[in-house]
Amino acid sequence: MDLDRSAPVATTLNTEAAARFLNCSTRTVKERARLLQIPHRKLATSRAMLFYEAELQAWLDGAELEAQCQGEDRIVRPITKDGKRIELSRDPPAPAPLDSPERLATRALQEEVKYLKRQVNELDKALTGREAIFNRIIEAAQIEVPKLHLKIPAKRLKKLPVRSAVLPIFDIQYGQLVQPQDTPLGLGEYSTTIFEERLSRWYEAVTESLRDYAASHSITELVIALGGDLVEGADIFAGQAWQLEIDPAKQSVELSVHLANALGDLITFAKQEVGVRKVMLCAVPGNHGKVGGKKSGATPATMSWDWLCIEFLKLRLANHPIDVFANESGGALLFESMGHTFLHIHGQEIRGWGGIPFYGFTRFDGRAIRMSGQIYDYCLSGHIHQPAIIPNGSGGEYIISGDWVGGNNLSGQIVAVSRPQQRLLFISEKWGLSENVPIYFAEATRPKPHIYSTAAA
Ligand SMILES: [Mn+2]
Repeated sequence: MDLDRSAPVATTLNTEAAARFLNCSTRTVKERARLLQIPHRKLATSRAMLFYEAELQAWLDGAELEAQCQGEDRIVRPITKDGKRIELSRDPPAPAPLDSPERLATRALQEEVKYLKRQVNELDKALTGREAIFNRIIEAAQIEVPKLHLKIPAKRLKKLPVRSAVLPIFDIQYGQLVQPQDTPLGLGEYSTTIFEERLSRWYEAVTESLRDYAASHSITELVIALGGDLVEGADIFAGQAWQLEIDPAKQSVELSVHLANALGDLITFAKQEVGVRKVMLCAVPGNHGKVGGKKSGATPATMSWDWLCIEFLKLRLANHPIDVFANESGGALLFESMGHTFLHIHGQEIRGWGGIPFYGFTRFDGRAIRMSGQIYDYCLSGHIHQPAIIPNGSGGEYIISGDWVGGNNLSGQIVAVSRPQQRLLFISEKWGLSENVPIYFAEATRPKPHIYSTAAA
């Protein structure tokens, strides 16, 4: 095989150098050579290949290729249009005619400027072209995002997360009689009979939720927080008497019977069906049950129908397994659940402005912390009949309970007709208040107000 060794040889390149010259990979060079698609020389006896720079350049410039093979030996080279082989010469290129170095430098710089301008234009086009943007978006979308490796436990967790159930009961106002004709648009109605219906609905909802929740949690504690205005009283505001169904003494006795029945059953249920280990009952009086009302001035705090009602309740629940029973006549108490401290008040000391109690809570907060010397996590209150959970700015919350009454003759003044409701809270050591289950006494669909019309007349 004639490898043309006698021919005058210009710059020779090995595979790596050829790849560099062509700006491609050595793999591509080797593959193209195997397919006789690139000018080169190869002997059967060697894996190495030889390339001529001049031939590669001629091929790049569009010259046809001519291949000669004999067994594994091969020569592939470019030929000119008229079938001639490329002249490979050792001779240095003829020197360029002399020119002034200054002019040459200027021309070189002009060439460079022209080249750079062209580059800038092309890059501009590439960057601003709509297609280019789409392409970049598509490219970005194709970037592989590493998959999250989620641990899937082979078996279900045997150890269930531990929770405490806190059950606030606020603003029953037992004994209040609300008649539709006294409420705006006839939207409110309340009586001892309606309370009894709501209490059985409440019991059903609470036990159902406790049972559901116990399927995935270990509920170890039940805290019943009685928050005042449980009885309506008689003389907290002028003319209160006309909207009473029964007098405050009867209110206290009757309500203690209803609550003892419901809470007694609930404690039994919590112990037997849910597996609750500890039970605590905390109570503070409200403002409605104050004997003699505001005008009576300074009277002992125990001069309260609320306080008396809870004392009756305590006697009636005496045979139930209640670990802690607190009836704080002073109107505020602190309790702890799952390591979190709760301030438990009725809420009449918190003022709202235009129905918004945020500022009132903040002001109250400072005073309460100073008074108790205790930074509590949660403040449990009621009184305003508008349920809310408001962050207190340091991880805890003001938890404002709803009421049992709904719209009454005062609803015209406070604008909102509350949808009566209570709640069931679940407390976790790690998360604090982790679940809030609302217990509604009225359906989600709003009651239709009465609309006068001549159409049917
Ligand atoms: Mn109140």
